Amino acid sequence: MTLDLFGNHTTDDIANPHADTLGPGASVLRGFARSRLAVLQADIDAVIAQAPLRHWLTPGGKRMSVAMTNCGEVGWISDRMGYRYGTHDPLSKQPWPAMPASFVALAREASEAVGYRNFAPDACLINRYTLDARLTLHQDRDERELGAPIVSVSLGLPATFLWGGLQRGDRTRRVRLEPGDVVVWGGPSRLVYHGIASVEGSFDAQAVRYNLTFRQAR
Ligand code: MD6
Ligand code: FE
Repeated sequence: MTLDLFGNHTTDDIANPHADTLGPGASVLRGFARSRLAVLQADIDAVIAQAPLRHWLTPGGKRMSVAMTNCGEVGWISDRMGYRYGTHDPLSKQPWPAMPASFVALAREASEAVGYRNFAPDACLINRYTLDARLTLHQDRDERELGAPIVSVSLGLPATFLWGGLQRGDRTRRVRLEPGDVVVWGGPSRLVYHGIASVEGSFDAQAVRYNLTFRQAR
């Protein structure tokens, strides 16, 4: 058991036999959500029916290739004014849909499986990738509570995830993420640069990749 840099969460991923370690405080739980994929997908579809997927503009004015929406008390927003969390969907002016119970349970169980206690996400970002979508190398640093981990769940098509270092120019490792894989990371790895290099599938199929990321944003 090691105390992380922020002192308020512990990590013990070596104790979990199904966890691949990415770095200190960061693990891939292979297939952790596999038995729940149908329920999760139905709940994603219900959120999207209330808060449709959309392509945010970056602060520089570029349309993101990944389509996004949110559920939970706050949602991640990007536009010309910058990246931030907000309580309302800027399209509908309504509060973001509530986090489905299946999401809350998965985020809690996955974080506990690698030793993070009392993870209480208030934000869930839903990302949808078509075959041409990419997510360039970035840090997740718009959250107020950087002592809390992030839990990330993959559904649909497999993807090549890039896992870098604490500097943008650090070497990156390519990690294949399959549907049902859950990545949990925090502690000394919380600000590691990462991205999605590609999504694998054939262009004739109508398939997409979904990713859920749970955060304690405020
Ligand atoms: C994705 N994930 O897997 C993109 N960010 O589609 C992320 O950007 C991410 O997986 C923070 C923590 C975990 C993640
Ligand atoms: Fe991220």
